Amino acid sequence: MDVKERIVAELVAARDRSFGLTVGALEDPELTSQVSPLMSPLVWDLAHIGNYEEQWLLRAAAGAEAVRPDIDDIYDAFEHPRAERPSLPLLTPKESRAYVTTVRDRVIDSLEKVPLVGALAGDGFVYHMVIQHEHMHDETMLATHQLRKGAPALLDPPGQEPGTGEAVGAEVLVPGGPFLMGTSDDPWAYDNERPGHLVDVPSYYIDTTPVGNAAYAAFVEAGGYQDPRWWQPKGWEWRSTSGKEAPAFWFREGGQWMRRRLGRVEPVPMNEPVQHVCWYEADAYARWAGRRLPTEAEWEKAASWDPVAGRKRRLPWGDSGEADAHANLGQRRLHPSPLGSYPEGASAYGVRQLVGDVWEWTSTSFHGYPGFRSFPYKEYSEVFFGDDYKVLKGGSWATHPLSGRPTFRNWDYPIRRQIFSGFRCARDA
Ligand code: AVJ
Ligand code: FE
Repeated sequence: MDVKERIVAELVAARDRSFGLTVGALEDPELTSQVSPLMSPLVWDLAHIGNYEEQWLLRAAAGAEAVRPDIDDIYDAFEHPRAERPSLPLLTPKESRAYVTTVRDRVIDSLEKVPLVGALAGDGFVYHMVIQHEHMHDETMLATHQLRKGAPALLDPPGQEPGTGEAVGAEVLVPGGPFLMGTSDDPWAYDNERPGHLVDVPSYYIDTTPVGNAAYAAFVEAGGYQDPRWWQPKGWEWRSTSGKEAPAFWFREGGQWMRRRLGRVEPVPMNEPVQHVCWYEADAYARWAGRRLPTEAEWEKAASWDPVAGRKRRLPWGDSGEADAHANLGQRRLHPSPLGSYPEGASAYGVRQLVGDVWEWTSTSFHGYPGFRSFPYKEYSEVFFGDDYKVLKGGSWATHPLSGRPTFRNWDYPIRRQIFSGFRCARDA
């Protein structure tokens, strides 16, 4: 498949996914209502996906005439915070669907004529950016699905859980020394992953799997949420004012931990990675366990450096290979896979489940790498740089494989936990 054929195939797949989460899944009133001030109405996400595509693939890349310049403001994420979006004059679900389809048809028509050269379209960059953008909003829409009340709208696909292979030790030593962080040549990479640069990391130990629900429940039951010793001052403030005493969506019933998941109630599976914890909870757990969160550099080295070959791998298990066999990505399951799954997906150091399952909080705040240059617009990442946001790595079960690469950087506030977030621990060697 050449680059353009790949682009068309990925555009089509992303749209199937978006429609499956919106028009195909829920009735109109649910699409236009807001389930939480943290989230947009689903119909906003859908038309925003189309508006972003119109701006970047039609107007910028193809130099084509605008379709609906009058709605740019409504779908500008910076003009209107999520809490305000339900009160905007949004397109209806039907209009949104027609709009994104019109934009898409014109993009496909124009693609033949757009040469994949130059800063924006070179190697397909702007197309890759827009495809990943749609999938990121699809993951955001899944978080909205998770927050909504009512009967399940999404079906758990039938099928086996992946094998866990041989048991794996709890942690591995990653010897010190420089590794290549980020990338300068990945045609799917965003500006914040660039440029590739050497980082020297002292020796450390890192967990071979994310922290599981059983271990996290032990922290809860040991009174971890009642003891300020484990919490950073700001974390303790969050703990006290929020009144939270367990991960989001957990509750006790008949002496058992239960969870709400996409409209279902089920016992918390003790062998799955914990998810829906905020950075403060992850940080407190790690301190209680006598450990700490990994830095972003430690996480990425464990995930991508091949110490024998002395080079970086594009993915934990190698430079390519079907993600399906190596990781729980792409909404194929609607939950994380058991601890130790996907032995074939282990990194060179023998660390598992680095990509997929749950986003992993790191101790690192979101800043630009040395030599960072914003591209193609400041609002993708640069405006978020600073100490307010923490970096998450690796993607979740809801993240598309196209963004499930070790260099990819996600970020959020340390109090957020409606995202599919978990963590693993590390310690100094
Ligand atoms: C990279 C997931 C933090 O959803 O806010 C979507 C991605 N940027 N539209 C977000 C994004 C513009 C972004 N995150
Ligand atoms: Fe967006």
